[in-house]
Amino acid sequence: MSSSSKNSNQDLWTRRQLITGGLTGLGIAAILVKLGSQPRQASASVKIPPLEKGSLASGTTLDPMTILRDFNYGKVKRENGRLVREFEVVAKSSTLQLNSAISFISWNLNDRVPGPTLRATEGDRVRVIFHNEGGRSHSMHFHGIHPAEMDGVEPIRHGKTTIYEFDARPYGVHPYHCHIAPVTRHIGKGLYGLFIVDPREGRPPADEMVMVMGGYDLDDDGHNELYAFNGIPNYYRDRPIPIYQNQLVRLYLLNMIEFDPAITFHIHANLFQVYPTGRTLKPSEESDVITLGTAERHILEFAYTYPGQYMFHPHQDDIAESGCMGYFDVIPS
Ligand SMILES: [Cu+2]
Repeated sequence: MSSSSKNSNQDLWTRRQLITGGLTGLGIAAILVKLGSQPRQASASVKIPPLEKGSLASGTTLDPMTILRDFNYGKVKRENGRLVREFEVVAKSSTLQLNSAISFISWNLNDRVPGPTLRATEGDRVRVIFHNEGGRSHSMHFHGIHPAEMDGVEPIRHGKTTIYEFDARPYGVHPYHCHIAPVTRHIGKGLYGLFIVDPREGRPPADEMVMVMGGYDLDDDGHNELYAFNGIPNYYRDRPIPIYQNQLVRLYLLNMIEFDPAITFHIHANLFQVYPTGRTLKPSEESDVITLGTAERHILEFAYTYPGQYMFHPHQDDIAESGCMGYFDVIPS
């Protein structure tokens, strides 16, 4: 373990830090239970298969297998009796190796596309300290409910820092993204992510994961040539996501693909329960394919009955065949 294990503020630990600390999945689940201000769904009854960090092309630090289950709960403080979650986000520009042949100059947040998955409980105070080191003006515009001055549509110039502060509400799954024109370009370059607001009562234990669908317009012609779940095209096709048989999976799914008006999402050999925008505690419908407009997002829940490998992808097959393709590897429990 790194020295972070002695950190008195346990909320600084993210799952990523625990994983990179060399713990097995079972160890992670057990330790997360001890992290007091994290929600109840991080339960000892949930087993997370051990993960191997992916082998990526040299020069790439982005690891979609880490992004998948990495939730950033911020640095927790108490101010005037109120729980405050403080997040540090840095806009940068860096090269992303999309596959062995294609490198892409991304504009990103905290060195990743999508940016960090920020997570709070409804009613928490959220403070996002945004540093722009991206070389041009950017901003962070959150979906959800907040005052106009915290809406994140004003440009923050390179080298400047601003603070977005608001109450986490309502519970649900909300995107955030840069809102500087042309917004399609700033989003297409990678400046987006998820902001999860948990209901106060929590949700039942599950293997929770995040998938953000993004598109890459490589030649600036207003069309995407490549697509990806969590940043790297075909990553989960080549490295299937391990999940356990009969264990509930809770998928926080966001479509941030520009230029295509809507994207579908389909899982093989199963059905999922839909919690639209994460705004309900009971599912509204059951299906195996759902359509999401740009910035639309839902919670999907499912469990696999039979071991084996199962595809997930948009049912627009040209998009699936251009990088938005993955597998679940269902491990016998
Ligand atoms: Cu921007």
